[in-house]
Amino acid sequence: MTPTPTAADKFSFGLWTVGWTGRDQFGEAVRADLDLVKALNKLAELGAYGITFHDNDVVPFDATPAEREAILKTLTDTLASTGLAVPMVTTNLFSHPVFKDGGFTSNDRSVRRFALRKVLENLDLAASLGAETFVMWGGREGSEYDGSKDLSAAFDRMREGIDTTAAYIKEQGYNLKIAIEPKPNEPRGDIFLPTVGHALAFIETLEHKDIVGVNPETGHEQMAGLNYTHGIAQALWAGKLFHIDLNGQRSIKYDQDLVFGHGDLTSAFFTVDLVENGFPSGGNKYEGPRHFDYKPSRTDSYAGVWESAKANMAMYLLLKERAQAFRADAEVQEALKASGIYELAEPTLASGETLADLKADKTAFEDFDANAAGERDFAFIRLNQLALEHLMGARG
Ligand code: GLT
Ligand code: MN
Ligand code: MN
Repeated sequence: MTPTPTAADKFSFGLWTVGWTGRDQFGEAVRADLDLVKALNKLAELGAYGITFHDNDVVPFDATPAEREAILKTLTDTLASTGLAVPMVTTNLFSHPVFKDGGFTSNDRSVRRFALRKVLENLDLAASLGAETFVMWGGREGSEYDGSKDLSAAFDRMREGIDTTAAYIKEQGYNLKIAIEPKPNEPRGDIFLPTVGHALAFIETLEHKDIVGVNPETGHEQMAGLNYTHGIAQALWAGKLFHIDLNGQRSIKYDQDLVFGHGDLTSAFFTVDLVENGFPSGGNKYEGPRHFDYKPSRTDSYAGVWESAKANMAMYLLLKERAQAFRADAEVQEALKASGIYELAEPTLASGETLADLKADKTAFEDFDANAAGERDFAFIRLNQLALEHLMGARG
């Protein structure tokens, strides 16, 4: 049986996901434009609790102020009638030709000033809708040719753009945090801040780093051959996991944006295990929305689009059931102990132990039997087999 999602599950969808009409580099749109009201009604009916969007997913780039007002009235009316929340808003700094060399890091200063103004306008909208997270995906911030950028200046401008945005949030008293979304490449040949690790290191250089974190996307880390669960784990540990973009990716290639779990299913299991159950010995826990950022394949019609929206939530809930059963299984608990999982939480030095104490402890070195310790069986294969048996529904 597939569990039915409810608002309590905190599932949210980008409007650009179900609204993607299938236009790609090689082909035309395969689906008609999706009406905003219809999208919201359908997502609410399927059990989502929230929607997210770029400014231009809702208000066209060239809309007049009157048109903008009318569209935003439709949006707020439909949010009220459906009960949907807007937990996150983001800005499109990548579609219009003006952003072809980026927004915050375009070589053209007038473009950078325009990008900054576009972001500030959108922050006002985000705050007015009660959003708590402001995602910044710098898809066009990057290059194809290493000689086309002064890279040091580019990082300065990126820092300037994000710090200025953060300063505005504080000045206005908005309840918003910025979440940088890393991606290694596509649409640029190389994108700045390509991975969670790059973004975390960059954030430490910011004046307003207290309100800046990350929004890692499953497929983006996997495009770089990296482990998504490790990425969100490090962000959590650093207190910087402000938002997540869940989807699926099958190996190192172009950004597939598949349904969550339709890529690397084992990795998806451990992602859900971490998000739902937390670290085995405690630590920071992610409490934000379970946000899907995927693209319904262009082979499918609108019936398939709604099936794919349901599939994301079903995959998550099924994995949640299995991850909970995994942790609750007495055999698994024993296996976790045998593998030393809980031992890792014990500090290597005893409390109050000095370096001199450590050097004086002969059992730690002179008398330590490294050969015997080298023979320990960590039994990680057995532990992983138990996880996979739970994942496959073979155990309770
Ligand atoms: C774009 C990208 C996504 C980002 C969105 C936020 S836009 O579709 O592929 O990964 O999350 O700007
Ligand atoms: Mn994303
Ligand atoms: Mn993606």
